[in-house]
Amino acid sequence: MMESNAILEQKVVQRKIIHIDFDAFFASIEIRDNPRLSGKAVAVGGAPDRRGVIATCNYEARRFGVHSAMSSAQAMRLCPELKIIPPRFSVYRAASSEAHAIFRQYTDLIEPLSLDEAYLDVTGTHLCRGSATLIAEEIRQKIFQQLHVTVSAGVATNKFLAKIASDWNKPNGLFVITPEQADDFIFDLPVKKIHGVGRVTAGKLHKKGINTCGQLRQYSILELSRWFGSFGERLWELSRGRDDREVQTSRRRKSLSVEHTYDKDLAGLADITAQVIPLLEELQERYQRIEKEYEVHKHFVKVKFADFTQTTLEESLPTTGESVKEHFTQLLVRAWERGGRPVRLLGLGVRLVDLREERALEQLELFEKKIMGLA
Ligand code: DCP
Ligand code: CA
Ligand code: CA
Repeated sequence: MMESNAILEQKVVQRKIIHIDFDAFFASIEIRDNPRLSGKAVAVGGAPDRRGVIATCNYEARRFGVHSAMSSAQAMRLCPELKIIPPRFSVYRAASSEAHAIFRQYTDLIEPLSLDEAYLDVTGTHLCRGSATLIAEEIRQKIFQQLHVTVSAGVATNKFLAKIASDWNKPNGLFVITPEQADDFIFDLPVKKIHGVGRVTAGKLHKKGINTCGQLRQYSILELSRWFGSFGERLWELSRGRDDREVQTSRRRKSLSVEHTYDKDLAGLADITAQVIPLLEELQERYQRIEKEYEVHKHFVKVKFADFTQTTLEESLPTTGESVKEHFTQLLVRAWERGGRPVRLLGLGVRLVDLREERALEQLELFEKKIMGLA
């Protein structure tokens, strides 16, 4: 009962979300580290004569029509004086983590979207009198003072609006959408500003005479679902400024375990090994739910004796053809032998490798190769 009330209350509280995005990220960092580039049209990317691609460019270069993902050769044709600098990912990674250290002075609820972008939930923060606007301004100042590059920030009551807001006054800008302004703001918002509305969807909408979120609101959820499937429902919500997605922190799982405290102490080895199968079944059931995202790299066990002393033991996966069950059994026996007394609790667990993180790293490497024209 208590719990469901708490959940209800949480829903009523209006969130304060900040979205932060570095301006011309890779290019700004390169210009910072080489002041001779400042004032010039600068891009980061691969060499034009090696089929390289532009990763990004500064605002000076954008005036010539240069943009991300364009071939470097094309960029040079548009802007012959363009300076193309090869990327230095480790420097961008370091800048990103310095910015995160500043974010953490205000909240632990941080969701990185990429190296240069993050959502912050500052609903529970009392710093700056709890004003998300003041917090965003302070963060922008601190980043400029410490990193010598600029970021833009958006402040709103949800992720959808905060992200649009950070783009509104770019570069080096802040834009706040207060709860009172939100409705009018969205009413006039072009549909193509909605994340997920690409050229195809925008084209379909325009054909029906729908250009703004206000116009989108004239259609029922059923009509929109018929046209766009499940995204139609999402469009119906977003055109009303509704978005209840939580800021998801990147703190990912490192292990998974199950344990059981027994009504009657387990007297000896036979009693203990008899528990391996039920514990393992439960562990495997829970692992199945996340196995797409994680891989097991170690097994561990926990034994708590009747006198409340406890011991744990962990080991890499067996390479000797031992089954998972045999390995856990063997670990339990060895852990138990350390005390050799009756047991009140047993636990089995696995240490995990985060496949999502691994894939993100692989992607970054592929990205790097693409820019350099190597892939
Ligand atoms: N990036 C890339 N290739 C792309 C898009 C982006 O390598 N096709 C890299 C370079 C960018 C960084 O990601 O610096 C961040 O991307 P953004 O889309 O946020 O663009 P910028 O930060 O460069 O510019 P701004 O946010 O000011 O528009
Ligand atoms: Ca950016
Ligand atoms: Ca970005």
